[in-house]
Amino acid sequence: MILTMNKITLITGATSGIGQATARKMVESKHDLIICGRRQERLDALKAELEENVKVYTLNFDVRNREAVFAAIESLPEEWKAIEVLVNNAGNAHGLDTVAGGDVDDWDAMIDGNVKGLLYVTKAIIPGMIERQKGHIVNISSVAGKYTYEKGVVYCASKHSVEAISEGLRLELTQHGIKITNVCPGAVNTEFSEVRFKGDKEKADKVYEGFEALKAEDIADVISYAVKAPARVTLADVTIYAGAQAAPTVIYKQD
Ligand code: NDP
Ligand code: 8X3
Repeated sequence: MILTMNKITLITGATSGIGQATARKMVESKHDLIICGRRQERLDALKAELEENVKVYTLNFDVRNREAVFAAIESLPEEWKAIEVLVNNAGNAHGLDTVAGGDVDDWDAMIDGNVKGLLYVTKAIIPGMIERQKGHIVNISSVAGKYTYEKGVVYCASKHSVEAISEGLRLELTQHGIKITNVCPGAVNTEFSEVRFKGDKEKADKVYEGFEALKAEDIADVISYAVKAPARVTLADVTIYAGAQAAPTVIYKQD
């Protein structure tokens, strides 16, 4: 059966937070969606929710697993291969500790996921974009990619890498009609801190106490605008702080 497709957007890390909100937002623009993550039950639930309005395909892979990434993208049915928008969102912080005290497994998770994983997914998808001379890659970096803070050195290093990758991809791919948007959120209330603190919900909730944190939907709005902008406009780099935030670790909290 040949399906007629709308524009296709692939979102990594669509099972939670910013990725999930972005999937919901892209439905408003009638994009068909390839939603990715490791938690299949969440992918299935989101697919069931969204497919009343658009076509949805799920891909389950760990971005750190190079073979799994390339096999997953390769496995897409023919009608799903012409990906027009890639949202490289999957990622997390693991732990909050000094370099001296940090857990090397946490470093591997961050560097392998936030940096190498983003590169694997991108490498799997850009040949098609180059062939079609069309595409848009949205990389989710962070304000941690602009500044370094104590105990977050390796996470910050991973996001500084995303900054370099976005800049470099723009230099390499603009000539092929491919836009690159680098998005740097500040404090967004998602499962991010729960992952960072290894499931300690109380500690995670404290991060967002005393001020109004960003919502995942705020970031999804920016991504959606960047993707919808006319061909003459490239949103190259966008930083979004919470209203009470002036830097990653400077947040004006009320008691
Ligand atoms: P969440 O923890 O809510 O979501 C993270 C998403 O990434 C999940 O869908 C998770 O899916 C996916 N993911 C994580 N690791 C892997 C992996 N190895 N393989 C595949 N998927 C993975 O956090 P956010 O929504 O907040 O984070 C999304 C992005 O935004 C991240 O890159 C984060 O660094 C960035 N960011 C977040 C900020 C915040 O304050 N929340 C601020 C700035 C940037 P699953 O577990 O199902 O695989
Ligand atoms: C997440 C935001 O400030 O915790 O990237 O690093 S921060």
